[in-house]
This record gives sequence, C-alpha cells and structure tokens, in this order.
Amino acid sequence: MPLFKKILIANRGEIAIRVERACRELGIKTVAVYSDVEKDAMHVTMADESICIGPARAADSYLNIPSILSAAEITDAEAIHPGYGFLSENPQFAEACKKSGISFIGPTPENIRLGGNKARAKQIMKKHGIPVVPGSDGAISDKKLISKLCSKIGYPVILKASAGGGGKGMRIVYMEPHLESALSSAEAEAHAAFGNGEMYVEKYIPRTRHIEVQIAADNEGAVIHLGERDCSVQRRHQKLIEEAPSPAITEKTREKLAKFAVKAAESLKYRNVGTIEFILDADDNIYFMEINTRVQVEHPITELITGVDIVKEQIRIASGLPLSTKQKNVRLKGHSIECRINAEDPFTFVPSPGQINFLYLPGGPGIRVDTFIHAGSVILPYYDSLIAKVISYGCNRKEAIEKMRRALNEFQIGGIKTTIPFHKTVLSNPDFLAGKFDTGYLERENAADR
Ligand code: MV4
Repeated sequence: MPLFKKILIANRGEIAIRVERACRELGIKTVAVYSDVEKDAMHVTMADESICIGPARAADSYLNIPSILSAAEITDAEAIHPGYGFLSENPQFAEACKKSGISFIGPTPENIRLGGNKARAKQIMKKHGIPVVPGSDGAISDKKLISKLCSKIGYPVILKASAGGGGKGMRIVYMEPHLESALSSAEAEAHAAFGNGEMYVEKYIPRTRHIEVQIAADNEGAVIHLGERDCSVQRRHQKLIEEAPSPAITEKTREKLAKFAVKAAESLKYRNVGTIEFILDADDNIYFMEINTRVQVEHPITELITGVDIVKEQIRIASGLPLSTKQKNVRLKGHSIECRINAEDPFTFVPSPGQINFLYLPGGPGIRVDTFIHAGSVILPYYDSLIAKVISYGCNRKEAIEKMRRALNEFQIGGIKTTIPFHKTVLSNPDFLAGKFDTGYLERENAADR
C-alpha cells in the first residue's frame, strides 16, 4: 500500500510545520491552510501549496469543517492531518472526512468519541482490569445517589465532567455541606464549555503525578508503547515542562504503566497513535485517567528517547502501512526534557501578543527547537500563546537539564514577554533537580513566594 501523495494540514503554528517536515521526508506534498491574518505565517511559507479558509477567529477558519473539507477537495489532498487542538479530537470531523473520501490521519471516529467520554472510557478500562480511582460506575446524575456515594467513598471527592478537559467542570469537594453547590456549578460550567453537563465522581487523590504512555497501533491490530512522559509540572491544567522517562518511578512501575497502556489500546481496538494518561499517588499506585486521541504537544521528548518519528508513524498507519518497528526493537535511551515557551508574562502568565523584533534561537548538541517564529513575526491574540518548544536530549537527566539551562540562556527574543524566565527558575529549583514534584508543585511554590 503506497503512502499518500498529498496531505492537507488542518492546523497552524509549530505543529503544522512539524507535520510538513514529516511529509517532506516521506516525499509527500503538503497543503497549508490559513486564516485571513496568517497568509504570511511560516507554516504557509514552508508548505508546497496553501489555501485561505476564512477569517481570523478560529471558529470561522481552523475550526470550520466545511471550509477545510472544501480546501482538501480543491487542492486534491487525499488525507488531512489535524495536528493537536482545533478539530483533532472532533469525531464529527473524522466522520465527515470519511464521508468525503478523505483519510483522517488519526484514530477511528469511535476511538475519538470514547476519548471524549471520560466516564464511559473509565468504565470500559475498569471492565478490562485496568486500575481506576474508586468512584461512580460511569456517569451519575441523581443528587441523592451522588451524596450517598460520596459519603461511602469518603471525602475529599472530585467531581468531573464526562466531556471534560483542561480542568473545566472539575471540583474538589472537601466536605458534604459543599457538595450541592459544587455539583451545580460544575454542571453549569461543563454545560457552557462542552454543551454537556454529564458528571462522574471519584475519590480525590492528593499529591498526584501526571504520567502518560505513548502508544501506536496499526490496522492489523499490532500495538506498541514508546515509554512514558512525566507531565507533572503544570499550572492550571496547562503543562509547562515535560520529561521522559519519568524521574520518579521504579522500573517495576514503568513496566506496569506500559502493560496497562498496551492493554487499554488493544481492548479498545485503537488505531494510530495515542496517549493513555494515568495519575500516580504518593505510594506509586497507578490509576487510569483519560485517553488522548491526538499527537500531543510533548511528543518530541518521546521521539528523542526512542528514535521513532511519531508523526511519520501516524501518516504510515493512516495510509494502511504496518508499524515501522516492533516492541522488541524499541529501546528507551537517555533523557529528554521539553520547556514550552509561551508569549506570556513569566510571573502572571497573562498573554503577551505583539511583534518579535529580535530573535536568536538556541541550538548545538542535544537541543531541538520546534517553532514557527522569526524576527519580525507577529504573535496574534486570536490563537494559543505557545511560540516555541525547546527540547533537550542527554545521556541522563543531569545532562538533559544542563543542556536545557544552556539553551534557555542562549534564547534571545525581543519585543514580547515569554515564559523563559519561569523555566530558568524551575530548572534551578532543588526540588525539581531532585525529581521531587507533583501536580500541586507550582501552586505550592507560588504560595511560598507570597
Ligand atoms: C484527579 C486528581 C486527583 N484525584 N483525579 C486533572 C485533569 C485530568 N486529566 C485529571 N486531573 C486530576 N484528576 C482524582 N481522583 C488530580 C488531577 C489533577 C489536578 C487536580 C486539581 C488541580 C490540579 C491538577 C493537576 C493535575 C491533575
């Protein structure tokens, strides 16, 4: 089965360029799409062809399904790569591609739909023997039943939206008197954000680490894992630093995570690449959380420790080819760290759009930079504030940290504020250096500052 000849990339910024690079190496032509305000953007310049898909607002362009499908038809693209965000986890879009005879480079619409229904995904994982946090069996709506269940599992509990993501519709409840108001505000928030107020309930686990496992599955049902990523350095559910492998788990825990992730993918008949997300408690107990059905922002750290090109793998699988490697040939070697550089104030994280008037990007041994910026480029307020990913690779964690520190000091950017100073601070924090941090780390560090 041959590879696609031409792919339309339904995205912008660094991930559109990342996909273009994979296509170029595979000999595949690329079509970029752009909104009215991005015709001079780097992802457009670097593509073989480009086509305008609408006004600046994402809802009118990068999220506009009819416009993107027309663009693919006009340019004769056989396949669409959705990147991350935008339409990447929209089952209707994957379905619409199929109906138009265009290959969607990603999982099946059924896989995506399940990934978006967190209560149901958890229920299915539990049925297949993958450990989950004690709580409701799927979604729950009756207030009396919820109250009874919470008393049974014991406070604190956490209320989560079935359609949730990014912490929206999520509430930690420390005692029964707070339950009713937390429930109604979480439901309202979920309804406003996702058009779906369905909730589920879990025991709240304090001091968790966020660890996810990269998997890949082909059309013959072969599944491999590419090791884990530790994404515990987050702020308000936005990941800021990720690393692979996790500095905080034993080899035994690593093996368990991988085994659960492969079993999850097999039991769901998962196709293409994906991530199985877990939380770990202070005693290294593993709990399944979610399935992410897209290529993730932090995929490069896995590429650096495995040598597997995850985007090429996505394209190969979608075109019907088998996985390029077998599990026994995947070796996790060295250590990789990613710092997300955002156009934001480094202390308040308030977006800082504007024109870049000076730029020098870091490089040298062990440094990869995935970005779309150049001297003169304008960071627009319409889209997310990620402007670059600095990724380091070393033979061990200490070397990866040293290289990252050097790279952050080399990075020179004028005209806008960035989160580089924040990263420099974390990379010299004794707890971070010792690998002692959990998802509450930043909030606590900030509290200590005040
Ligand atoms: C949890 C949890 C503790 N206990 N579930 C947040 C997003 C989603 N992917 C999973 N999340 C969590 N689920 C139980 N049962 C802790 C988190 C969590 C978190 C919670 C509150 C504030 C910040 C957080 C950061 C990462 C994970």
